[in-house]
Amino acid sequence: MKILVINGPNINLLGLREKHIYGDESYEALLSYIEKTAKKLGVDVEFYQSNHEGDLVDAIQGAYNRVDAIIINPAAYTHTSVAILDALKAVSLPTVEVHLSDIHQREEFRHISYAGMACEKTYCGLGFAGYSEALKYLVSNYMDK
Ligand code: CA2
Repeated sequence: MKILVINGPNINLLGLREKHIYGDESYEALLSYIEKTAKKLGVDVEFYQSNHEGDLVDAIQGAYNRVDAIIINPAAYTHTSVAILDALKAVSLPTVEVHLSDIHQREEFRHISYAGMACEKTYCGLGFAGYSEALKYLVSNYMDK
């Protein structure tokens, strides 16, 4: 089983600022954490990060007929991007949304998630563990099915 893990704008700067919200670990540490969990679960993961909305749309389109599922943290585009929502709907792959912080306990503009409308599950406020929960969810629901 192959899972594409997509991260949106500024996630590449994790650990630099706003550590009280996103923790003090780097983006590279996040990738190693996900890779380690994936290995334990016996799945292949591929990573993609971009600061550009259209690139994220291209990555979602490119997942069609190539991977089995998507884990996505669209970062700030979560709250604005109908294009990302439409791309997720178009490829119609099993998709799980992840947010490091609990978007529902933050500013009101973060409460809406467009991408989430195309996702079967959302984990938020769990930090890095949200990504491993997403992997476990996809493995238990879609591995060898
Ligand atoms: O909690 C999350 O995972 C978010 O998707 C993170 C986004 C934010 O816009 C969403 O509302 C919730 C922000 C990504 C990282 O932003 C940084 C800000 C300062 C320093 C480093 C990263």
